[in-house]
Amino acid sequence: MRKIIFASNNQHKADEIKRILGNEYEVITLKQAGINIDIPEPHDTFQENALEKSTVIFNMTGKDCFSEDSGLEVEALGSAPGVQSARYAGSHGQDNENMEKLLHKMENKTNRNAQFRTVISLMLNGKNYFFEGACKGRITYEKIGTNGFGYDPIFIPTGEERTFAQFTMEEKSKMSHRKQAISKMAEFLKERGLTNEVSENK
Ligand code: ITT
Repeated sequence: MRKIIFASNNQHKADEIKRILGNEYEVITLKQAGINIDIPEPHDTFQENALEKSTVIFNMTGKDCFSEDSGLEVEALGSAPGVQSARYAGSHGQDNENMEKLLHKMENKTNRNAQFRTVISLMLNGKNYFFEGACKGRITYEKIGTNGFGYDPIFIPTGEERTFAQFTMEEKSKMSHRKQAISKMAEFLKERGLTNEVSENK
């Protein structure tokens, strides 16, 4: 199985990505690679933050890797929380507090349009390639469902009546922003015949 490092500390992302990639790749998390660092995400765009993460890990390991920067953009809030999604309520990764803050800000808003976006930065032989994905939907008035992570309980994808937190991981992995971007990356690797280089460079 071909191995590639995923430059992320978010296990939920890794689980979804493993589900999307299937058996073709063995995704190695930072934890599995024995790397214990918080990679800074100081920039204003998903692209720059994703590039920062993959560059840090490539410089540390010299190995092929990819990272992912993602977030929720809400139309009525001027695309917030965007790159701040993981730390919207203050400290990093407090999903409940983040959702409470967002629902509070949306209390009087009738425009509930939102989208999840992701940008992947793939570092292959020291060269960067970006892959993007987006999933449009709407923000609920309350949290519904317990699956998934992040803002899943308050996001209903377009054409659906359930939140992502009511989807199984398999269902979410067929239509999410992450699915789109990861599929593009997998296609790129396949088309270029570069998959073996990834596997040899472990
Ligand atoms: P790494 O940087 O280590 O990969 P992170 O959680 O810090 O992990 P980001 O900076 O990219 O990742 O923040 C992404 C945040 O956006 C994430 O913590 C969620 O709050 C939100 N998010 C992204 N994708 C999501 C999804 O599929 N479902 C729900 N929320 C999501």
